[in-house]
Amino acid sequence: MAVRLLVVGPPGAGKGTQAARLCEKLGIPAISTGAIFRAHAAANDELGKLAASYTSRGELVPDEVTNRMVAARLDQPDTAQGFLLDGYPRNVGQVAALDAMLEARGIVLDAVLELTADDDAVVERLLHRAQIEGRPDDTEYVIRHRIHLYHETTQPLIDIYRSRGILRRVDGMGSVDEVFAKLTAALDGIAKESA
Ligand code: B4P
Repeated sequence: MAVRLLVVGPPGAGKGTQAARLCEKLGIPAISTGAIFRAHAAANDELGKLAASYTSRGELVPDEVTNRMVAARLDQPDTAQGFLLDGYPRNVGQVAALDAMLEARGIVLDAVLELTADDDAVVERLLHRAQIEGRPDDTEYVIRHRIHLYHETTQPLIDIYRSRGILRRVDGMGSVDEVFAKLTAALDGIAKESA
């Protein structure tokens, strides 16, 4: 059975970390808009240069660019068994775009996982990541801006998905294993392990 999920949460809540583990368990691809932008930036292609001009400042990449990229990704054959969207949608306009994409393909989301985390804890996590990975958007100034943008622009999505009855809230504090266990429990009855 195909399972289609979405994970939303502040920067540093563990979206990318948990998305990778969940996808491995469920045998579905993770579609991480942030990771796709970083791959293009590493390749130094046109999309990468454009995306980096926004991500390095902690700003959202323009919707038309992001929406087009996600629509093309959803048309890849590996999404037939389902997918997990990580970091998309990030604003109300992207929700409308995703709704249209799903409707055009005759599919629906099974669940939206909201990963919560304290602002101070995520700053600490991301500053730690900065020492290891050196991501240009992991400076304290940019991290705080990304958190501010999350509360202002992305958090309203939570109410939209809650009103649709598909929101499942998971506390993102604790170890990676503990959070993974909570996420797996939240998916009980929705997603079964891939064979
Ligand atoms: P993302 O790649 O989504 O970056 P992020 O919000 O920081 O989350 P990420 O998944 O990387 O981090 P995670 O919480 O897993 O976006 C980057 C940028 O791309 C955005 O700022 C924006 O500019 C652009 N963008 C992306 N999507 C877009 C969209 N839809 N529209 C427009 N623009 C878009 O992990 C963080 C750190 O915490 C890691 O180091 C991890 O090891 C650690 N960690 C995770 N879980 C932990 C735990 N339980 N305990 C301790 N540490 C933990």
